[in-house]
Amino acid sequence: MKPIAFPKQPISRRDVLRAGAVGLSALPSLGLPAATGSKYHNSLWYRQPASRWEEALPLGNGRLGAMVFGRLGQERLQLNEDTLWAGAPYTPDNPESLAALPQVRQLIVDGKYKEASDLAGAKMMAKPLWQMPYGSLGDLLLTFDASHEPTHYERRLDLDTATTTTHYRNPHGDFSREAFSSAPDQVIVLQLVARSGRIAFDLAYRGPRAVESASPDYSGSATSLVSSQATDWSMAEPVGTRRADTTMVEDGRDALLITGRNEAGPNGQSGLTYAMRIKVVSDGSISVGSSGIEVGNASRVTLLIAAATSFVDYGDVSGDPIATVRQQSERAARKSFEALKHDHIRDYRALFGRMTLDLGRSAAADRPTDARIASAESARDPELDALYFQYARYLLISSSRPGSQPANLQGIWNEGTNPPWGSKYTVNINTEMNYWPADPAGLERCVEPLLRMVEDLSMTGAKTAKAMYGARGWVVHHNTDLWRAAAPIDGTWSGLWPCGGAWLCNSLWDHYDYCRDAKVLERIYPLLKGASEFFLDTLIEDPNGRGLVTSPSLSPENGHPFGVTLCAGPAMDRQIIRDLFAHTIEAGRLAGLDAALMEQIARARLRIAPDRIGKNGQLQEWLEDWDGLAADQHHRHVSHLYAVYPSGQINVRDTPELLKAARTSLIQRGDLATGWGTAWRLCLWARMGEGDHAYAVLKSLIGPQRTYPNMFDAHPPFQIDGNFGGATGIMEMLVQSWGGEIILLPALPTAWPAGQIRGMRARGDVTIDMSWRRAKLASLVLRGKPGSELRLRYRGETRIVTLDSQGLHKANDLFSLR
Ligand code: FUC
Repeated sequence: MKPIAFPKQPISRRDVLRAGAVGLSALPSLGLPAATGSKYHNSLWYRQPASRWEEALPLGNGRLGAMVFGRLGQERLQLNEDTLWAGAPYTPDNPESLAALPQVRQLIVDGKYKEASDLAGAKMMAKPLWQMPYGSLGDLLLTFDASHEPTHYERRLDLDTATTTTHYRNPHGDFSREAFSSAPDQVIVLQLVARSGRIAFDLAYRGPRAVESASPDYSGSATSLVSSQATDWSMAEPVGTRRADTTMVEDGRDALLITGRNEAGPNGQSGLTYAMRIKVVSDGSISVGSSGIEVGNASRVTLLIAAATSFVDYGDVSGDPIATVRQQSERAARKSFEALKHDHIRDYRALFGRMTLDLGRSAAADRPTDARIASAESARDPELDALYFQYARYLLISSSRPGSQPANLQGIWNEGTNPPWGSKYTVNINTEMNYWPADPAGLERCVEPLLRMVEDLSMTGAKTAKAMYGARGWVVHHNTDLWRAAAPIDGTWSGLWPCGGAWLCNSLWDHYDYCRDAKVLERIYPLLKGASEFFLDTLIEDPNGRGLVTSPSLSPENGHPFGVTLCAGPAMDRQIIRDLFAHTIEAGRLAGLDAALMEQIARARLRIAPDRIGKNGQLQEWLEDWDGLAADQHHRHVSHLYAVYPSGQINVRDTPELLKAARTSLIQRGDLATGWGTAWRLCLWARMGEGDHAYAVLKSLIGPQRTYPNMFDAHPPFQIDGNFGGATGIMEMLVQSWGGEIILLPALPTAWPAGQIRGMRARGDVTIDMSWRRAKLASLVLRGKPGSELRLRYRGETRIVTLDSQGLHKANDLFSLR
């Protein structure tokens, strides 16, 4: 292979930081009520402990997660490690599939959709039919010997430091706890301090177990998720009996070592071991035994919690978790609590500090977070909108770091061994949505785990492509797991959809388009190429002459009038593949590679069946005009609107007819859906330039029917994608970048008349600081590659600006004509 001539990396991090220092000081003061002055700025806080899991506060370093309950009589830390999934390496491809493929396709051509679905269900699905679920590491339960109703109580998650604190006073003394999950030191740290009184507790371990969770609601919750129960200050949970394969031993005078096995998957195999080591540092007495740790008569106790599994990669489970946790916890113990905390905050802030958002402040911001969520739909509380945004950034930093697994359906936070939808990676919307905010919100480093997962999938998915379709390249259907399974699962209704890998590739292209990092291009080019090759080999000619289509496929999870989902050429597939082919061609051009193949892809792209407007004026979800006849007129997925968002194929500038049809479809679907469905609608209304409509949808997302007291998004049950999609929608109202332009305040709602952002990113490696006042642009600072030309749009006018030799442009009067 000849060397790839990638473009030079446009601008170094140091350049950006240097330019940033100039750009920030260029922002005028807005006279906004200072959101940043408040004690609780960027904090979630409560006046009572968590009674349920969805009230506990999440910590994470990308890999190690903890849910902190802040209880008095018994503190509970529910723990996760992001490789502790069920099962063992496996290959689920079904060898019978290839022979059935032509028959299934013919049945679809013949309009025998039910028969096609039955045959595909019998012959084309993965073995086993279910993928492996993500698990839990269990709980640490610290039971205190003295508990009493407090005279003062507060717990809090500070997003500026990624730290939880619990503080209370009662007749026994004045106590505080502080916890964080450190990325530099790879341990969870919990410190307990008695300012007066003494600390004494028993620490016990409750292993992974199945828990009850609300059953999935496919149309989104219609009732408030805020609990109205009275606070139980002495709440404590039983430890239960330990599983036979779990061991707990003293590991040195002041450390407890726990080991166990992962759950067996649906194929009966379990291939992982895990280890957790808890090291205690205290001025009190410490006694470690096979039932846990006893700490007595202390004024200060620090627990250093390390956890790991034997997972190395999707095909290798030969790691040594015991050696890992010993090393990590002992290394952390050589540092003081203050040093651990300092290093944690410095590391975290390098990411979190890259973007700020101020939307103004009202008196509602002084109330505890659960009360604010409870009244979010009616109260004017713009700071809650900004908090929701920053919380999503916090969650992404905490669940997706270079080297970790990508954020799954619950990020990394999962209570039981039986999570909803396996807490896996659903790639017909959910995983992609998780990463929508990453680049615009200055968190491009958090995309690394996704890129690595797609690299894995290009290997496993190549086997699936060959075995099932006899095709080159690689394919992923609607789900994957830790083991990177790529075959269709669950049943044909949702499973037999071949565009999961293609959509992931489009997300990775977007990542490149924002950062323009040559190293990213180098890594994604082979992925895009392989995904395109799969479709060159499997797209078929529509017998009615409408162009190239996928078959069999489906419009994610929406049944058509024939009572099944299976069909040929749903709109979303055509839109996704159109993008995939365009991105592959562009990547190939930049790399100077595979010219003949790129031409072939370009020719195929022109023959993909175009989008169609149906008899009700809607954008057709399917190749046939079935929309008005589909059973669920308000289906949560809005797959055919992929072209509007996240793609820009249909947009307000270039395609007015199609946009009108897309709008008709969106109105028909309605605004109320699951958490993620609501967030997607929010992004769509923002892309359509309708800020007040978008804002109304945002209010319903942040309200108590879509958001739990700990601000986790509710499908319901908890699913993290809505948090990420919601944050993206907030940004899309303020700045968009598509079609070669940066569009300023494209959908500003009347609820945010003044505000400012710093550090937001746009496509083309551009960083934006911007403020607005009385709903008008007040200042603008752009940073990027020196000399680059940027096309800006504001209220229908366009301007071209050229960044100076410092890569800077300050444009306070750029659009002063208005
Ligand atoms: C898709 C959605 C569901 C849910 C699941 C995890 O299947 O249709 O609503 O979000 O993923």
